[in-house]
This record gives sequence, structure tokens and C-alpha cells, in this order.
Amino acid sequence: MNVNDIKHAGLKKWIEDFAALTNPDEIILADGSSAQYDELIDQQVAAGYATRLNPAKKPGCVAYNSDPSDVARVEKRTYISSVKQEDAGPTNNWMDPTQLKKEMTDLYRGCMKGRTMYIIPFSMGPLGSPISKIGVEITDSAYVVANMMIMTRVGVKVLELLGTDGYYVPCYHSVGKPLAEGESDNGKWPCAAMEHKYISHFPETREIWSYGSGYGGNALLGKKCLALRIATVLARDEGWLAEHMLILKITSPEGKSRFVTGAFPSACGKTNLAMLIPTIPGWKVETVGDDIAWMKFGSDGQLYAINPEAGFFGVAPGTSDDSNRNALIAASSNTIFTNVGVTEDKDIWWEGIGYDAPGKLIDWNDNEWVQDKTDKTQKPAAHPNARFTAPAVQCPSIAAEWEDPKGVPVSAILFGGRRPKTIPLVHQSHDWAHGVFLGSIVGSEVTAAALDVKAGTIRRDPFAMLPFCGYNMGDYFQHWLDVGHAAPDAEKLPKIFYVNWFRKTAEGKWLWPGYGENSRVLKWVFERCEGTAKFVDTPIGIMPTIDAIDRPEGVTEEDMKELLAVDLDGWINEVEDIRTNHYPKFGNHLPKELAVFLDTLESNLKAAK
Ligand code: SAT
Ligand code: MN
Repeated sequence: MNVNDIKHAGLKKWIEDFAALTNPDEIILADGSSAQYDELIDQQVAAGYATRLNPAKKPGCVAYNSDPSDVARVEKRTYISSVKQEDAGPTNNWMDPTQLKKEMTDLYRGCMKGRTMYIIPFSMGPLGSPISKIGVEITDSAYVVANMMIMTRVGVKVLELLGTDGYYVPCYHSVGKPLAEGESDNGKWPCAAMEHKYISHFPETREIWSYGSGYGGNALLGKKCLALRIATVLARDEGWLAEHMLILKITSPEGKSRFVTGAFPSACGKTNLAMLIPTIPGWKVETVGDDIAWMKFGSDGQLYAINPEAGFFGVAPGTSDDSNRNALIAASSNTIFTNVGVTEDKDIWWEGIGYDAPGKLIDWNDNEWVQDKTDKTQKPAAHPNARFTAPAVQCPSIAAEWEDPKGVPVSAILFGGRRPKTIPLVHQSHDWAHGVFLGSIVGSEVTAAALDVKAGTIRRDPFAMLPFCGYNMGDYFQHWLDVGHAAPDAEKLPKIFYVNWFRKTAEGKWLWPGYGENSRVLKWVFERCEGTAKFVDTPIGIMPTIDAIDRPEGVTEEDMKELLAVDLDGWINEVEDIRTNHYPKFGNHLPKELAVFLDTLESNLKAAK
């Protein structure tokens, strides 16, 4: 099938108009077939953009190296271009839509010269599910097509669902590097200069326009752009939740299962938590999703979640047999690696993979690289935000329900971030609204997942949605409160927890081992849902008693006391920071209910001192 066979007149015209503007050499429809995927990858390997990995070790896998300037999301070039600036709110970059469209139209003019234009019809969520949304991405990057084929459901079936006049979210993407007559990329990753990169969202018209970057969330427009930024707007208008959350299934030794979702900022271990192998005997964790959850009430009054994605775009460095065996297995075939090290026998390697680099590697900058453990300043072989794009079905821990069109019933919601101090291992909100308060104050040490925020500093990242909310974040808090008020049955609302696996001692040592040991906290969460867990009420919320969570090896009773202490002074500073630096940003969009929770927290803390 090709573009001429498209039966949807509006879609056809939209494609023709963009082709007239961007002037590609040819137009190809991504039909979703594995033959087309293989052909694309073969072409990319032949043209020198990608290295085919050793079929005996990594069958069906390739490795790409990106341009050193194009290695992560760029938040400062990401725009929520609503008609009114106030609707984008204080946490988003804003530009007038008319102005932004004019600037970008000028950039798009002729931008696909010398390249192929690909049309990618895709579904976020299982094909035909009432919760799913359809998008069409136009791109000039074959890398994007191949990644989208793993991350979403792509192809002819989506066009059939669209019929002659179905609704889709239109998404433009170009790497922003037209080729002159006879010019070639010579196998180098094409992208535009930073000041020409744009990742733009038009919430009123539900359009996505991206230019200049070929990497991750900047270019795979189904993920952060559609499934979060545009979906938050749809969710606000339609009364549901589009969230930056993993979805996991936990089963007790008695065989009872519950589903838990969790919001953590990028590169804080969502993928690891979603695929965790419990260290406590008899317990099982399975994976529904690792990055995004769309949640709606079912007719039984329960909140149900679907994973709109079909693959994992996981952080490679630090992924090892110990930290996440399931991810390694998922990414052992039919996977695209980006910015990892490649060994002489064409296998992959990265920092934290669990073994030393074997011999001479080609690093993510295309240079020869030999590990020197005596050189503490040696640059890493893999970029810290190097990624694997792997099909979800290949994950050994994938839950049977992962593609269930009606979703999975959510018992608990976790919020978390990287906090070396103050925030205890786990505490629970008193109710939904108090949980919204906890979500609104989440802070985290910044990671390498975004290019333009300083790694290592702590920033507030409410609901882990700071870079992903498509409208005013104050209104988003209110939407969360409204969802709670509108719940058909308050008793059936998920319980809300705030966890922190990242506590350190004054000497900078981890207090909690994390990874599989986090199952001990999940067990307490599960038991809270069952009503059987031991707990105490504290000034900050409900917490486990000191003996309610079994201690992992290496964690002393003293450590546990520190992990579960309410650090009154630390929390008073926290309140102070929220009151002076965080909440005022939202002005009169901050829900009064949240300001009251902050006052109550402060008086609780002062009373306890
Ligand atoms: O936005 S990406 O898809 O590149 C990854 C992330 O930041 O979570
Ligand atoms: Mn993410």
C-alpha cells in the first residue's frame, strides 16, 4: 500500500500540503510490516547510520550513534503554544501560536530536500480500544520510523480504523537538515542547530510540530508529545488522567494480584521498578508499562489504567543482570540501541552493565575506546542517556493483561523522585486530595534525561510531569482534585504513596539497596490496600512501623530507623521551600485545597517539635 491508496481525504490533503512545503524526494507509507522494517534497517546500515549487531549475540539488533548535540530531550526548546500564555502556565515555555507556526513554517520550507518523507499512522493503546488515540506522524527520519514501529502500533490497520474521516492527532517531524544536490549525510546523524530545534504543541488544535532533533521524546512524537502533553489536554477535557507512570502487577504468595502505577521523573528507575524481580520469596511482579499510564473510571467505579505504548525506550547505562534482568532479556533481540558502546565482535556494552568492557570498543562518539579503570576522568563509552528501544512483548515479566483494551484496575499510585535527604522510604496520604498534595510537591535530583537542566541539583517535579504537562500546571492540580471529587465511589479510589529509594548517608552511601529490594516496600503498599499492614500516623502521613517492612541484607535497624524517621527540621525546610519557591509560581491557579494541606503539614510539624 502507498500514500495514493489512502482513503481518508483530509489525511491525504494534509500529507500533500506538507509535502509541497517540505519538498521531499519521495513519500513512503509506513505499513507496519516486518518486511518494511527490515528493509529500512538494511538501508540505514548500508548508508552507515547504523551498525548491525552480531546475529549470534543480538539477533535483529542495530546500534546508532547520534550527533553529540542531540542526545536527550531539550526542554528549553519545548513549547506549549496555547492561544493564551496563561493557559501554558508558569512551568512551560510559551510562544504565540501564530508567530511560532510562522517561524516553523519557514524552517519546514524545503527541509526534506534530498530525503524521503515517511507517513506513520500509529495507535497509542491497543488497536480499536475505546481508550486508544490515533496519531499520524510525518517524518524524514528512517530511525524515527523504525523506533515508532517498536514503540507504537503502526500501519495499515490504523488507516483502516481511521476510515474515510476518522480523527487523528497530526504530528510533523523533520530532522531539519535538507540535502543539496548530490550531498549525503555520510552516515552522520542528521539534526539542526540547537537554536533551530523546536518541539511544539498546539493544545487548542491538538497539533504537534517538531523540528531539528532526531532523538527520543523530541522525535518519537507518540510518546511525550502525544501520550503526555496533548493527552493531558484531552484528559482534562474528557475527565481522565494521562500520566508519566509505570504500571505493574504484584501478586502475593496467596495468589492475590493488585495493580500499582508510579510516577517518577525521567531516568529515576521506572523501567527497573516495572520489571523488578522481588527478593522476597513467593511474591511476583509483572510489567504492564514502564513510562506512561492513561487512567479512566470503569463502569464498576474503579480507576483503570492502560499503557498506550508497545515498547520500552529505556535508559541503557546501569542496566545489568542485577539491576534489571528482564530489560536485558527484552532488549536482547529486535532492539535498537542508541549511543551505547559497541564491542569488536559487535555486541553492546555500557557503564554499569555488570562486567568489564571486553577489549576495544567503538564509543558513542564513534571513537575507539578501551576501558581504563585507573583513569577516573575517562569519558564513558555510552552516553548517560543512551537508550534501548525494545518490543514490550519480549519482556519476560510482561503481564498477561498488558494489552487488555479495558485496562487494569489500579489499587495504588506511587510518587517518587531522587531525594538523598529528608523524604522517608515510604509514606502514605490520608486520602486522594492529600495524595494530590504529595504529588504536587515531588522534587528530584536532576538526571541526564534532559539536556538543559543541571544534573545533580534538586528541582520540584510535580507528579513527575514538569516537562510533560500540556497546560497550566496549577489547573492540572485542580484536575487531579476534580477527578477525586467526581469518583463514582471514593472507597474505590487508589491509595496514594510517596516513596524514595534514593536516601544517602551523610557520607554519600546508599541507605537502601533499591532494585529488587523495593519489593519490600511494594509488599507494604499491597498490605495497606488489603488492610493488613502495620502502620502509624505521623505529621507527614501514614507510615510503616519500624518492623512493618522486612530489612534487606546490609540494612541495619539503625538504617531502617533513619529511612522511616520523620526528619522534622528537614520537612520544615521543605515546607519553607514549597511556600517560597514552588507554590507561588502558580498564582491564583494554585488550588486553595493544596495551600491548606501545606498549612496543615506545617502546623503538624511544629506541634511535633
Ligand atoms: O523523553 S524521552 O522519551 O526521550 C525519555 C524520557 O525523558 O523519559
Ligand atoms: Mn519518561
